[in-house]
Amino acid sequence: MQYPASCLFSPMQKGRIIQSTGSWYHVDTGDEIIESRLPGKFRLSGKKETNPIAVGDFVDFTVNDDGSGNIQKIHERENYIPRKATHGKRGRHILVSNLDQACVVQSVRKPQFKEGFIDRFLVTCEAYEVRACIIINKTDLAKKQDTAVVEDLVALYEDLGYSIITTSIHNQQSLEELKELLKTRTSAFIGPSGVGKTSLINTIDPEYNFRVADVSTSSNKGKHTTTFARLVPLSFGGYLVDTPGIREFGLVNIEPWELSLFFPEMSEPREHCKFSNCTHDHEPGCGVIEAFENGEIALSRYKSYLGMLDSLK
Ligand SMILES: Nc1nc2c(ncn2[C@@H]2O[C@H](COP(=O)(O)OP(=O)(O)O)[C@@H](O)[C@H]2O)c(=O)[nH]1
Ligand SMILES: [Mg+2]
Ligand SMILES: [Zn+2]
Repeated sequence: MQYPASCLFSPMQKGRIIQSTGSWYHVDTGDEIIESRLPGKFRLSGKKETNPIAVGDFVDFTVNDDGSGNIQKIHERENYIPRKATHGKRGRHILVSNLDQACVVQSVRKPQFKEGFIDRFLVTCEAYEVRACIIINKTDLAKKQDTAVVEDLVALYEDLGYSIITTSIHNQQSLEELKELLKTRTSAFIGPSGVGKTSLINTIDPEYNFRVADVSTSSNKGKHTTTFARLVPLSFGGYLVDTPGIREFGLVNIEPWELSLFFPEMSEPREHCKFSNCTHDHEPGCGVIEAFENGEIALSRYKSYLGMLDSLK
């Protein structure tokens, strides 16, 4: 039997997945970017993921005669952000891995922010031990009645201990704050289409001019313009992963009884629950319900909690 020369002689190299477009993965070695493929054995290994490799993964690979790479090994992930697979597929989809922080991006208007989305994202970050931050973009579109709503939102999440900033691509000071948040770290932008994830990258780093939804076609719904995740170095230090827009953020591998563990404001009240397996939605003697009734837990957060609990049952 004849083996290709590459199998016998190509030494193993290390790199990081910076882009994945279906069958090809771009692996950055630090010196060059090698377009690589994944041998079938990884795809057929019966894993729970719909994508065996995620942007952010560190891999070992060999180089073929034609210069393309063959991924041989995926290094264990330090952390990752999963969400429930969509389009009726089973299992989970790994959005991105090996992060210092994940930022959920929302906009004041066009499309309007959804607390439910933010809270699902935050629960996932708590459960998977990834530092979370929140970016509310397009403050320039705020109408009079939005200002107080956004201020309340900022106060709510700050009180819970999360980093939250408001930005606009037309407000230089807010962009400086954003750069400060991203500097020297590896971060990811996660959110629905149209909130301005790619625009923010283009604006804070003059190196980039990625495609964004053009103004005339950007509806309240948001249009998919970024179709695959990509990891880019920032010229002011750090790395950032831009991800395609996601409509829903389904929770993965969280049991109903443990959901409240991922709501920081419920950690003290839940100690007063009469039942140890309390789910805090109907049980008598529930410390969380009591805290909610006393105004110690925000309505939007408790609503999010109940919505998530329902989806997990
Ligand atoms: N008014 C306003 N428009 C913005 C802002 N950021 C982005 N946009 C617009 O929103 C649309 C969607 O932006 P895009 O970056 O493609 O969103 P993405 O899907 O989250 O990557 C584009 O038309 C942008 O010009 C902002 O801060 N203010
Ligand atoms: Mg985009
Ligand atoms: Zn309870």
